[in-house]
Amino acid sequence: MLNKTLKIVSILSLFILNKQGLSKDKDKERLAGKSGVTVSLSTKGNDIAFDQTSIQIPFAENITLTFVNQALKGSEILHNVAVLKPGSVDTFLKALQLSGYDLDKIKNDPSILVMTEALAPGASQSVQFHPSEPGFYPFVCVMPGHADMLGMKGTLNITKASKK
Ligand SMILES: [Cu+2]
Repeated sequence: MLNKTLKIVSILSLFILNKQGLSKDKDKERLAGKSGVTVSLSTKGNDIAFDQTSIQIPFAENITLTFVNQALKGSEILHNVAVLKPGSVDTFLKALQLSGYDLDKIKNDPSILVMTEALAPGASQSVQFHPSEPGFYPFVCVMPGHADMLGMKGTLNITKASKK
């Protein structure tokens, strides 16, 4: 049952991902309404990397981030994503190393705005967060070595919403 649900969520996420890939600025503006903004992020096959390292979206009070671990099923490579407060990536990565990459210990770190669970290959999760203002919000994978040694990180550039 859970597997089936995960599968459906994965398929839906892929659909959103494809749609997002084709979307132009106008679509992004449309999404900036009261319903909030959605962002899709995934990994690059079995690489320890996100598919995007720089993402620009308009500001909204509610941002929904859907993350898909695209690693091949047999690979057993776990990934997750944590969105951090602007300017906090170095402090956070140090705290992460000190925690021994322990998700339970790090999950209450003040730098984290939102974080997914550790996701198995093929799994996805949508999370919501509420940025207080436009800015450059770092995102990282907290699996051991992924962000700090292998560079699995990026930046979400939340711009002022268009007034049009
Ligand atoms: Cu990772």
